[in-house]
Amino acid sequence: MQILTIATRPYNDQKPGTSGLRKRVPAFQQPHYLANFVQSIFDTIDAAPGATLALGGDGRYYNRDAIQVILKMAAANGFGRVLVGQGGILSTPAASCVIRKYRTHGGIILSASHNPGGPDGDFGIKYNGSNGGPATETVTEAIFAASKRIVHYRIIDAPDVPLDMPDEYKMGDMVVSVIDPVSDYAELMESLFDFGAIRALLSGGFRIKFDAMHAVTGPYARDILVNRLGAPADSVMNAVPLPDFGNGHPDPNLTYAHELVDILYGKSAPDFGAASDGDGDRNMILGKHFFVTPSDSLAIIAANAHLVPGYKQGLAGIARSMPTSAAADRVAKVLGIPSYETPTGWKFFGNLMDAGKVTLCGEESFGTGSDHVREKDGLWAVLFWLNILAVRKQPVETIVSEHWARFGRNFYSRHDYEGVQVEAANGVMKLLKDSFTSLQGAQFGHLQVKLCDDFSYTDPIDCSVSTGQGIRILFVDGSRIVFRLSGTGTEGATLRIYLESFEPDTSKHHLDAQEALATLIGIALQISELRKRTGRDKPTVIT
Ligand code: G16
Repeated sequence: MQILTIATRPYNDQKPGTSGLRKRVPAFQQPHYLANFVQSIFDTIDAAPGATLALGGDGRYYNRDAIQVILKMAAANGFGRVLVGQGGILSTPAASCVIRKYRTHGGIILSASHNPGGPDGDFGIKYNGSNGGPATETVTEAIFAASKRIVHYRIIDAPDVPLDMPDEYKMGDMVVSVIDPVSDYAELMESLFDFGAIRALLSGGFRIKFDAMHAVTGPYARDILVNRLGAPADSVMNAVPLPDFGNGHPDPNLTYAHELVDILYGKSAPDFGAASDGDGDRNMILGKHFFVTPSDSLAIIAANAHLVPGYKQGLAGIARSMPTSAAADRVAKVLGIPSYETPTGWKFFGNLMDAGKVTLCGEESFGTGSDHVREKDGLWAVLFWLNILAVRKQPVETIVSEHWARFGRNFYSRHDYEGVQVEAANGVMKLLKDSFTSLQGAQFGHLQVKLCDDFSYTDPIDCSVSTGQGIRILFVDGSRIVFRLSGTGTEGATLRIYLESFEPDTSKHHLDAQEALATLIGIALQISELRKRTGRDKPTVIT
């Protein structure tokens, strides 16, 4: 095996964001760009000689090229085996499952999640540790530091290996195992959910539609929903992963998953609809003419977990990201279990799950999951809902309204301003921080500000501190406005405004969230001077 040591120079922009390094494809195609980052990972993670690595991605443009480079670099860096998904495919939750099941020294996942793909679209890369979860901030900071001092990387000179059939190949001294990307994950799902009950539901006339959005979950959904659970083949749409996601934006929300939304809000709509994103970790849940907000979905999953075999023994606790609504906290309180509030980013849940402190985690950004893996998991959430529906035999809307009647409703919405000029977005955030003193105690109609701060978090397990995680304007009645800059965009800045108010009165639960939150929306625009500073008169996406 000939190991080549290639001289290189640092790029100074390889700082991982909320979930790994995400850039436009042409950025990754710059000379040595990908190799620099991969070597920085290998230099940081300290794998023993002969260690095993998992590798796969969401099938987007540049996935296959990157896999061949990473395999050759893994061989040159002393790995003994790489488990790579057939066709280069592994959904993010499936990668986490493979890492855990085969006890690998972590894995490399190639994805820019819900961001568009194609030659001018986005690409991404991240490292997950041996617990199957995204690397902690300490590790991502160390990878970034390594990327700034890199002077060479190691790669072997070898031909590409075929990826299209499960098989084993030698690459230098290393074994490449091309594995079925679906079966380990599907078996894990069968161990958690009552497939018999779901099969009975689906054979009894209950109709579902799952939109894979031309992204990675197509093969998973076909195997699980159609082959194993007996749903008709046309229950899964856009099921073939395409490198450019069919020119779409594989983000399962009301704006970008409009094809599915039109079906669920149309005539003769199915009883249940769901979509997942580019790499299969996000989910959107719909009933007939009905949308379940991700924050409510987490709370409802928690409140009904006793109906599901894998969770009927009880939950240790529930964690949610700070901007996620407090609906799940109310359930935790009634169940008598702890709830945790972390910064945005699934990586912050890993320590809590590893320490056995939480079973369920969720985020407003269409992410829900449990300690079965260490990533959020789109199809898992779909199966959880189907299991609940199979037991309760009620429409989605009834389950949600009964939940609100019992726990109260947290009206919730997120307004995203995408592709804003970075300076304008930073100006909005600075203005808000500078206004903390004058906002404290300020009265806006019936709402009074109780507290303003920039959220910081001390991890209860490793005591690491993360600051600057979002500006919170908290009101005396429990309402709140949160401002945050996204850490996953690749163009300009994405400014997110999260709005929440609590309504115990059942007679008001039918209100539209935008209507119920109108006063808070007005306050948010006023105190941020957002329209003036960004030139935008409405959000790009409302969820
Ligand atoms: C990633 C993270 C999530 C986070 C989301 C949005 O999701 O894994 O934890 O909530 O980004 O982050 P931001 O608000 O910073 O854009 P994904 O699905 O993109 O990997």
